[in-house]
Amino acid sequence: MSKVLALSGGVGGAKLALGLSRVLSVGELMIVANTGDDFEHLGLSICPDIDTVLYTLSGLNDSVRGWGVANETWSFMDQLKQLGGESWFQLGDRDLALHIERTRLLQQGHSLSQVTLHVAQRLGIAQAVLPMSDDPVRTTVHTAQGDLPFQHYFVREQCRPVVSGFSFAGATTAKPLPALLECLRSDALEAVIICPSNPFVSIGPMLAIPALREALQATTAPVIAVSPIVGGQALKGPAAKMMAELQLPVTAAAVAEYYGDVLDGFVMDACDASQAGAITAVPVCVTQTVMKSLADREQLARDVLAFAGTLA
Ligand code: FO1
Repeated sequence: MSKVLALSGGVGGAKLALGLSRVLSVGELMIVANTGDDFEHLGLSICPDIDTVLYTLSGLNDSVRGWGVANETWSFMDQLKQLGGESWFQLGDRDLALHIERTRLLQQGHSLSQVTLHVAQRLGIAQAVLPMSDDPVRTTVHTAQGDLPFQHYFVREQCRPVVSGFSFAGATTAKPLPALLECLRSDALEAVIICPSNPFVSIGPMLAIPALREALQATTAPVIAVSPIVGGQALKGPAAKMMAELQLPVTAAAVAEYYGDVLDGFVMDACDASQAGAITAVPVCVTQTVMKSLADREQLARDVLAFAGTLA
């Protein structure tokens, strides 16, 4: 049974998940990815956050672009554009193989968790990588330009529309993955780590599943979030822009407030140390959270696990 459960969105979350995978033994870590960003595109089942975790743990990821596979080629997209097809969402030639194979296996009746474990194994990943649920949950972003499916907001509209809220279709009826609930209920679990991912659209869809939120509140293991906001900015993605548009202070402290009673501890960057006193609900760990190198990912993983040890 896993000792550590990591909840992850895309890039930032996957970086810490990689760090954790390198400081924990095989079998000690379960990584659960957001599926609120998933969508069906060109007839294919696309799961961006699962794939970012899979590509990061297997070392195939494009670390500059932040998504997809390194050394990618784009012949498929070039040809699709020539034919006048939908080209706003880029699917690289190598990446395409994963979407095609996943879609085929899902159509054969396999669940998303079975397919994800299978792909992880084929990519040589020893850790358990799982979706938060086998049931579809789809994020809608409410904006000044109307309601937008997540990828339309994020990729097609480049996060430009002003955000007023979010909804997560399917969340109230979605069942958390049984393995995830089992992990949260296990006495062996020593820490739940909410990775430095977007609180609203990466972790928000998980918290919108009632049984998952309840299990996070009920687990005896400390639940610790790492702030994705550092020095008033998101290191990647629209979290800071969203906070400003939702009239929230763009601070690490506001992230802790958003997670509320789910949390038992909060990790923030040393450059935000002056805000630590503003968080009174849970203990705070102040450390270097910016992960530029592999050593940074491993060090943050060690720091978060040591902090969890103090809360147990
Ligand atoms: N992000 C983009 O900004 N543009 C793209 O064309 C794009 C394609 C894409 C294809 C497969 C995949 O797994 C991810 C992809 N992403 C793309 C990233 C993704 O849309 C977002 O980073 C996540 O949904 C946010 O975590």
